Amino acid sequence: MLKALLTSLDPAAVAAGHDLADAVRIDGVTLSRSDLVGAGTSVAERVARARRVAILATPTATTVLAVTGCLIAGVPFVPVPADVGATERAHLLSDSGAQAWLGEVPADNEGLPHIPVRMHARSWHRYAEPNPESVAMIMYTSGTTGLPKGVTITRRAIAADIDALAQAWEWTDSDTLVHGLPLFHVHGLVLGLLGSLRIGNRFVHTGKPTPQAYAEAGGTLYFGVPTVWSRIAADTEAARALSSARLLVSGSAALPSPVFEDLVRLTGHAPIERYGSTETLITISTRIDGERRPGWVGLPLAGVQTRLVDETGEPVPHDGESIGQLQIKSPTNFSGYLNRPDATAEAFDADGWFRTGDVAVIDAGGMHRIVGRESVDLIKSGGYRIGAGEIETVLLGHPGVREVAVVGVPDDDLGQRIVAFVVGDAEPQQLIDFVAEQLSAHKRPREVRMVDSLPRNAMGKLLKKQLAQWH
Ligand code: MLC
Ligand code: AMP
Repeated sequence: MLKALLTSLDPAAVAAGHDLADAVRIDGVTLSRSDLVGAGTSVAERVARARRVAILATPTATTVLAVTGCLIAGVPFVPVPADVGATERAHLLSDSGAQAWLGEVPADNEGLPHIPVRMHARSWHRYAEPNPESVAMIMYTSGTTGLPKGVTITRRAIAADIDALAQAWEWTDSDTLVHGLPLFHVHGLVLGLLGSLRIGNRFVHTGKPTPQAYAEAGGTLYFGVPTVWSRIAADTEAARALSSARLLVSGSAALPSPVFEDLVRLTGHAPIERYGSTETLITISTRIDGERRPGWVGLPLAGVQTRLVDETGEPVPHDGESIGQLQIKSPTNFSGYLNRPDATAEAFDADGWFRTGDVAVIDAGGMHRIVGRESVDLIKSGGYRIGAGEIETVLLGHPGVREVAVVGVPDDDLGQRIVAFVVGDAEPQQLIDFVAEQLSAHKRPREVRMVDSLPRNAMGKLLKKQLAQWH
């Protein structure tokens, strides 16, 4: 028998006095556990008959209650990026079949009805715990080409992931978890918010994840992407303020070793690094009671199996040096891409191993190092996963663009920065704004270079590695 997914929001326990006055603090609003149960159940009553809803996932109490209500009612939701543009929004809605906006509505609601979240409404109806195999959410993520795919994530996968992380990090209800990450990806939403509601710890969302906001939050457990940590490491005073924390955790992209070392020096804490993806949730992490080695992401979590294979599928030795394609079998794995049986079939091998698309090294002790991505067309910028193809398609829709190639180039702040090489006669800033309006602001190129031609091989294929080097 599994525990309820949102364990700390058990209505009977909350009614019996297991309340917490400041369970969630976000956007100037404080919600107690009983607010979350009462207002969340009221949301559940309003969405209960929907098949699927969209939530514009701004970092607000409205989003927290919308998500809570859907999970109480067992209605799958689609977290929509807060900065979503027109093309991406239309795709997310039509592909997911969302029937309504729950909570906030974007300026263009795409003609969908609106179900409001009423902050002060309360319901004490008791819902049965939904089936653990049912879909909790459909989270969209970029591939190398085409529009983002909907990743179906079950309640069981989420519960298994949070419990495994709690074990690795000794994460308990006496923690105060702080982050300022978006609530439309695994890191901020599944780990940060749902993790807190399952474990029962206090959760503080800082708004923009600035060094100052982190320093002032007074947490014990901090989550950040490497860009956040490198900005903190560059702000001595803010970094020193984190010395009172228990654990600093980095993930979503590679934490540069110099940032790791700076954090050790300034905060007294060696950060925990962990690895995951939208499809697998978090699967590998250094442990509170184990070695924290700069540049390495740790050991598989409880229940997770990993392996390395070469191009022909043959095993690659775990010798700390040999590089192979990383595959994962895990109770936290997704149950498929929505409407894309072709892509789902391609993502798994016949024995159910998920092909992560990452290349890695494993040492004899089972420690993992992520070397990079197999494809140059998947970019990680500020911890966001962005498909070059998606940006190229949008840019080709601009009248001033004849040819385009998008690449990720190394960037001290963002890890990789999106650069578009364009043949045509458009203004670079116009093209940047065009992408921000069509996709999401975080997918905009940071730089557009107008060029006379793009490097191609004899077959006419773009030489992207060469382009990144040109830069
Ligand atoms: C500038 N802006 C524009 C613009 N030019 N907006 C629209 N159009 C234009 N042309 C503005 C934005 O509105 C915003 O305004 C400002 O620029 C900065 O936006 P940004 O680009 O997002 O900021 P940046 O400083 O680059 O953000 C860094 C960051 C962010 C670290 C805060 O990248 C971030 O939140 N990353 C987290 C990603 C994440 O959570 N990934 C997890 C994936 S899950 P304003 O007003 O806002 O300043 C995963 C699994 C796992 O990977 O393992 O965890
Ligand atoms: P996303 O689907 O946005 O969750 O992105 C998942 C990808 O982020 C992974 O496939 C990796 O390429 C990358 N990633 C996540 N965590 C780490 C990490 N700690 N080190 C290196 N890459 C990471």
